Amino acid sequence: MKPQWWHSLVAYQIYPRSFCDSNGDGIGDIKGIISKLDYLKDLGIDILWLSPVYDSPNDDNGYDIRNYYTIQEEYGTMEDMEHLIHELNQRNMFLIMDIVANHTSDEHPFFVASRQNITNPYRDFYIWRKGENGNPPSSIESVFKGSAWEYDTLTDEYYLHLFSKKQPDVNWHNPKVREMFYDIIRFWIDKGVSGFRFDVIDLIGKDIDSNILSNGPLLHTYIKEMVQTSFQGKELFTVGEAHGTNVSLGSKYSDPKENELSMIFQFEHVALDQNGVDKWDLRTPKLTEFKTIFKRWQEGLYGKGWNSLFWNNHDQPRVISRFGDEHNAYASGSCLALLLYLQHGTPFIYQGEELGMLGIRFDSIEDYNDIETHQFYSEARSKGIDHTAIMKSIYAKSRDNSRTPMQWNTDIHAGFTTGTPWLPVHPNYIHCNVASELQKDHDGEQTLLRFYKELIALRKKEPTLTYGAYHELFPESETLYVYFRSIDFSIDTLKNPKETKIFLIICNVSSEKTELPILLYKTIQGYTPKLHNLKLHMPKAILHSHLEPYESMCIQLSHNEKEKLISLKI
Ligand code: TEU
Ligand code: CA
Repeated sequence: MKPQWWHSLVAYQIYPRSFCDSNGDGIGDIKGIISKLDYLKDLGIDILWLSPVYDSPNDDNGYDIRNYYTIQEEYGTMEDMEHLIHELNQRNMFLIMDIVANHTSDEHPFFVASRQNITNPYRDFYIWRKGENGNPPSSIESVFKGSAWEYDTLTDEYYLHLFSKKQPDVNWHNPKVREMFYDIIRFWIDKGVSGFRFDVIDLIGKDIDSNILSNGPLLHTYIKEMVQTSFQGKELFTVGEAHGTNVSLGSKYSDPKENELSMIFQFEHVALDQNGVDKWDLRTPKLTEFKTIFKRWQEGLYGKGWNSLFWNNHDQPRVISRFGDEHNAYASGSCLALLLYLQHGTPFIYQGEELGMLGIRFDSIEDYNDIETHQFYSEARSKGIDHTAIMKSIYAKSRDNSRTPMQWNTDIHAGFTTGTPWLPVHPNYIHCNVASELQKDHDGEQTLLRFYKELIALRKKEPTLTYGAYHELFPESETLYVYFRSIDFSIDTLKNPKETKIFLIICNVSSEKTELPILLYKTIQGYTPKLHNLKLHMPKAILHSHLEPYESMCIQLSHNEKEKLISLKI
């Protein structure tokens, strides 16, 4: 794999509304972000992804964009943005912006024009169809529940909105629409950003009349055209959000030869706690299901494309509450981080994850902000489902779980704001916050923040952790997650002997003490791990053949141990 400037870097997602409020209006802002750049640099972060900060009526908290060329007032000004980019440059950090190419706000001037009459030059910027005998044109549903078609009395036609009705879908088959997005991309490249995260990119090639939403026939043609027309030959860092995808598409998107994107976000592993297609329908996943998915992606993209690695984002519930153990937050949080972020790909850490922030439970539906949560609640109520049952799903899956304010210190509202926060702070901020983690670290106690720093530093120091192939061991175990990374010289172009190391990752992904297979124990006995989440309470070298709940480590072995490890595979 030809090295790229971003291959060994680590990304961090900021949800600006919830990160840091600089002026006491209860809403996070750009100045607030700037004030925390040293914190992020110290954590080891290189690339910042900002969820949208453009002008928006905020029906979907900024994913409904009215104007890409101005900054939402509550977040600051274009000067603040320029200042942020400057401050990032000073620290050798990079910014990527969110591009929501599937839709705009219904208050975008082009949609306002599009609605006026059917001969309007902007009519075909959006997707309008006639109804069928007073019914919507088809039965397509919005991701946020209900019909994806909204009737508009002005012209007696329906427009498509795969998300909220204030997010009309644009028509990518219209070259003028594509040009509109290419202009936006050029504008932001000229401002100095280093790349983009493309919202629901798999939907832009949709063919609505054939009921094809994801992966439409022209999707990759459009992505290639976008890259060629708007990237100006620059090597950008780009990631496309693709819910409906698979390994072979993932490899196509991210294969450098295809000239499309650096990587995509795939969602198979975070869909494991849902039954079928409905995210609110809960189930409990098994460890082997995660392993099967990760292995498929790790092996499928190796030497061809590139993976993204994430547990959290602004749509996903907090990982410790979801797949770990809230009562053992440090150990389970560090275990989950270790098992994923030492795989092949680019880690994306979501704000607060490095503190072990947990999911939220509000008593009343009124306390929730997220539009998806509200629409699910009303729909479920109208079907007669009782409040308690609905709230169970909301506690597990609401997007507000990850949107409560970042926890900075023990001041009121966790130091996020001096005013009233737009969404309440998680009550656990008293012990779970940046200042307390730093203090504990200073006092020699183990903290998740320290663990994330060590994990990131190790990853960045060792090329094997960037380029090495993934070899899974003991795939059938429901408690142990074991794999090793080593460079496969037949596939990889790296030929530096310094890089011939092997890293073995062993995680007990369970709340029970677990015995190691004897041959594995014999291989690692006496080694001192490079990274070990319970090291403060254990002897330095490995002297026990069992692991404590969620105990996890990364061990560096010499290259000639590879055969031994491979023999453990059987
Ligand atoms: O998300 C795409 C998407 O499909 C999500 O709505 C996802 O299925 C759901 O949130 C899971 O709970 C992107 C953005 O990340 C999301 O915040 C936006 O609401 C959505 O697109 C529309 O722009
Ligand atoms: Ca503010």
